[in-house]
Amino acid sequence: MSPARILRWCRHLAHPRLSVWPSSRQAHWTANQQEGVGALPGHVREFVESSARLCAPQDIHVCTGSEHEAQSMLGLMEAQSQVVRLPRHQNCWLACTDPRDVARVESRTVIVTDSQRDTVPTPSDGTASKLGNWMSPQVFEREMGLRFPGCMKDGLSPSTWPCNPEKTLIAHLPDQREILSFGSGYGGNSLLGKKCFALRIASRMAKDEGWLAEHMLILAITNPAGRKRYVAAAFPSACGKTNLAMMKPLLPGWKVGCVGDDIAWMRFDSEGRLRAINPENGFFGVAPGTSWKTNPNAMETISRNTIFTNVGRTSDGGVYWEGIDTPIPPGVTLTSWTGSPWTPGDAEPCAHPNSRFCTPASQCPIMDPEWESPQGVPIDAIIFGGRRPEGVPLVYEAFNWPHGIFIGSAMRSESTAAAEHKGRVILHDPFAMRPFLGYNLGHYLQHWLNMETEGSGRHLPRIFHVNWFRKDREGSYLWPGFGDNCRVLDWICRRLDGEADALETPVGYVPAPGSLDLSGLQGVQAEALFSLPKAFWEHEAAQIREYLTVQLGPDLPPAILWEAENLQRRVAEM
Ligand code: GTP
Ligand code: SPV
Ligand code: MN
Repeated sequence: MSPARILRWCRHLAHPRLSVWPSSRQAHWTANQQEGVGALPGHVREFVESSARLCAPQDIHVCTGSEHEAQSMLGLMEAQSQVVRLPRHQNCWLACTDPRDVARVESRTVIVTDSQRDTVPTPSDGTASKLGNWMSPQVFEREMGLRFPGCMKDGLSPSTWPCNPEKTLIAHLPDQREILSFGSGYGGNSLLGKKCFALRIASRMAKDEGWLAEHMLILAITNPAGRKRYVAAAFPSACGKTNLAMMKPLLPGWKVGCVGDDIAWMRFDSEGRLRAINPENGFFGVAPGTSWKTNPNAMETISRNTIFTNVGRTSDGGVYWEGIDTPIPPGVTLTSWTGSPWTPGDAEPCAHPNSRFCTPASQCPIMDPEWESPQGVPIDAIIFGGRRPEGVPLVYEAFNWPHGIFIGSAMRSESTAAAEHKGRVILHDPFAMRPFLGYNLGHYLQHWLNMETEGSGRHLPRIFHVNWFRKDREGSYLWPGFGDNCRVLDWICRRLDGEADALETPVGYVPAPGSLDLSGLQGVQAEALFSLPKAFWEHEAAQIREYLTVQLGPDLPPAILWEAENLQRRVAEM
């Protein structure tokens, strides 16, 4: 269902306030409560009734999704100091969370199935799987019993951020298509339509029904001759999806349109073309690093009707974060996300590294005209990528479909603030889906491999890998990134058109000298960006093979093992 349709459906469902529990208190923002009961479909009403019996809330409000309702809720939260108005921007608000509730909590995110193997493969070395957390239905029942009964009885203290970090649990029941989230109000832990439904539950539905639910942006790219193509790209959290999806191309004559910045649902149509929709209605994007220079389209999008989380603020009612790159006018002071006075140069950052903006997609000035098209947009290329400070070239192309699936399965990236990981470590993150898989990665890879053979006459997208984050010895990025990333999209488009030359290397096809447009770029060291250090790749290929064989055990598809062995062999012969 498209976001617009989901919204309409919810509005239809949720017309009146449910008044089966007469309440002495009448919250002033429950504008729909006078309209009586009756329009809720039976099964929805049953769900609400049983949940209410369990959680014992004082009152119930069924959302209509109206603008009036949103304003009433924000007004109430403002009166209780849970949000702060940002008067420099029309209808913009700041919510600062409890410092213990600032990111997704992967260690407390579980998938509940009868059989453990439906959720995670069994590692061959006897250790616990790193590909998700399985919980048995019995343990789940017990854990729920320790959390939900009466949990809404005690009034929430109005001026503090409601969370319960010791008891946080985000549970998914893919067989029942059900999600239960307790104890966190942050992003992907609590916006249940996002990672919980549109990726974890939807990936299971997609496997059952023959489609794909992926952690991918979708963008349209039009070359100077007017040829338009759509591509999808999977990068791990905080690795550049929003920025690429809204890019302002720095090569003259190119145009980018945004379809989505985080999630793609894709299926092959009757003509064999892979079509993608964005199931979301807005963006929940990383604030730090966003500026008029790096991402002007995001800056324009968030200039109104936006809720900011854990950013800093200026004394004249604006926002502030690391890399916002706007001067602070004389006399204006800053407050950090923790509420303390802040000055540039302070040891602690002004905004939390995972601070974000939540904003309607329709406000983005470059939304593609097809972004809500129910049949989706046709995808010509799939791009994988990650944060690789060392060894991984700017761009390379897969030899064929199974090799491309292997490249996706072998993705690794430096950890970011989007989840609770400490320090900068290189983590394996197959398909950028490791935290979002709703089922066994081995079965997931087989599902992707099957796409080649399941239907006849399929036009499979070509597969690429990019890395904007390679660094030199001093630790500076070798590639300017952002709007200059269109140079890589240009090469990818010309590969699709059969017009760009490539060299075959052990890892894939890389641009032949001169085939990547670097015109007008100062000081870019193409050699350093594309070098393939043998020692690095020997180590990398060995680690990938070990990770996949150990973690997937008997569920590793033979075609992926074959690719891993061949990469090792090609690298050894380098
Ligand atoms: P999630 O919302 O967590 O899924 O993140 P995302 O993949 O959408 O990442 P996003 O585009 O928000 O970028 C995350 C961080 O990387 C921001 O601080 C960006 O400024 C930075 N970034 C994005 N693209 C580039 C790039 O091309 N080069 C460099 N150096 N940094 C980038
Ligand atoms: C991510 O972490 O990939 C996000 C943010 O897009 S959250 O919604 O918190 O998962
Ligand atoms: Mn994401």
